[in-house]
Amino acid sequence: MIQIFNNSLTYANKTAIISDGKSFSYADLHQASAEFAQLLLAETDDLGEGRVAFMVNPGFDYVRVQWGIWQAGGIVVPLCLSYPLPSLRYTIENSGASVIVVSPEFEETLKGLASELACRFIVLGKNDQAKTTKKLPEVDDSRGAMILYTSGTTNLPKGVVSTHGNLNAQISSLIEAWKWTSKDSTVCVLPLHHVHGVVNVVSCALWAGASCEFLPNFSEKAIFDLIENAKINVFMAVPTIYFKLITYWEALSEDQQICLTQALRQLRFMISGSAALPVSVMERWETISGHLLLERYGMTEIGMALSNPYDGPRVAGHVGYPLPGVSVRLSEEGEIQVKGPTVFKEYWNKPESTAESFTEDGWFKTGDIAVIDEIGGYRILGRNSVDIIKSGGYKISALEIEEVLRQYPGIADCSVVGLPNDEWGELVAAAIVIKSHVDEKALSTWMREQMPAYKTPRKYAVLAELPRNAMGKVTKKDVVNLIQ
Ligand code: MLC
Ligand code: AMP
Repeated sequence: MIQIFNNSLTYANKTAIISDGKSFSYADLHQASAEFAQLLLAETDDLGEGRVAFMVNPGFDYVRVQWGIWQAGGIVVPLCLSYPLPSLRYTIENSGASVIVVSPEFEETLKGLASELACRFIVLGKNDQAKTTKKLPEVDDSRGAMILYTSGTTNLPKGVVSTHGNLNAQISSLIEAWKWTSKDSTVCVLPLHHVHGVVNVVSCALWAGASCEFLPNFSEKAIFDLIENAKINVFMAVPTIYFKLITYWEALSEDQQICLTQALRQLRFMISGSAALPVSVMERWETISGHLLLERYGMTEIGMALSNPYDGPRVAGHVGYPLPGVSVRLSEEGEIQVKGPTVFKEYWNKPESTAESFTEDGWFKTGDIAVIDEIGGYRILGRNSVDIIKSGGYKISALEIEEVLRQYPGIADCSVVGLPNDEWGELVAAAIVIKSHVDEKALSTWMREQMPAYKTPRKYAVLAELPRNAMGKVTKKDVVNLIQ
């Protein structure tokens, strides 16, 4: 990530980040992150790919911690702010983090765990003063930079290790394709433990010398206020967010609508990704904003792979063409496979899963099925696993939820599926077979203590038995039909 730090010197006096009502320049960011690196280097000269887990609110603090870890030679492991303790424990233990960094409000949440796991515990604003001024280590491109946890076809999330070289390639590809410059300004409304927010929004903006504003939570009003006041010219989000913006806009008075529509037209461009963009949303958004959303396709393991053109025609229902530096092909079964410097190094501590996810000739198997249409662009048809659900742009493993549900007293068996839904893409739903009475409200409350809200089922249906095929395997398509 040397380039991103060098760029921050080039743009020293420009605004890099706006958060918590304050503006921070690139010089501020450069200095604060180097100081944070010194703090991490108190007892060593190089973290040597040691994992640092951090639960830090979106904003200047998040980036100074992230950059500080990189400069000290460590691997960043961003934690989801809405995770309950069991999910946090899993991520911290699985990544083998030896340091945990928290915003003050998460001190109580993680204090006990840090002590139990003998992790160094840094609370921002409390014990984060650096005492050394060491030479920062040389960190070459082959070293691990980031572990993001992603749900897959195994029951527990896997850590995706991206190197500095991978991140450089992912960011520079998007800078070129989407023509980012230091004149741009954007807002990050996405969570910062996934590639969409971390790479596409924040890292691209800061690599380009643009400015990035952070909102503490998702809020339609706050986004529209920024647009109305001409504070941003680039916007990226998942389809659910565009759905929510449309609903909000439609409830405004006619005067307010006209005013916002005019302001929206001033943006340079708007992007949708992380899940299929319904054509209805794309069309409605075009009438409201004047923007034909640029849809692109990506994945935690590969960053972004396909994108509709910035200048050329954008086609509804299509995800476009390979991005610069990314090689894409379709297997005989229609699976999208990807190769190139953007492709991740490995699943953390899972050599078998890593090996299984590549073809013999080194292409990453995405599990997404597509066709190439008459104009040469890709159109996604679906996934080759029924156990992966996309809800609100989050990838969710049905197996992970089933595993947790089975631990609940009274549940004999279960099957978790995604129900098609206009707003969320898919809604998580569970069919349960019970051996004794199960109170749905109590079950729902218990589930929310075990996993983040976005993974918990929104609908339960009690079935006498689960539909199965001749081999005894649950047929999830039938489950969907039975509980819809
Ligand atoms: C939340 N809610 C849901 C839900 N998530 N309901 C149904 N399905 C879901 N998936 C409910 C909550 O329980 C709550 O209800 C209410 O909605 C508000 O919850 P919230 O957490 O406050 O939601 P909100 O802040 O409105 O979040 C919506 C959102 C969020 C769209 C902003 O889901 C989001 O940030 N999604 C983006 C995820 C992302 O970044 N994915 C990219 C992954 S990377 P109640 O009843 O509890 O009050 C990737 C690669 C690539 O995919 O290509 O980019
Ligand atoms: P994640 O593992 O969270 O990074 O999610 C990656 C997955 O999101 C991909 O494998 C796709 O299934 C899905 N995805 C991302 N972008 C799109 C898109 N534009 N259209 C359809 N699916 C998408």
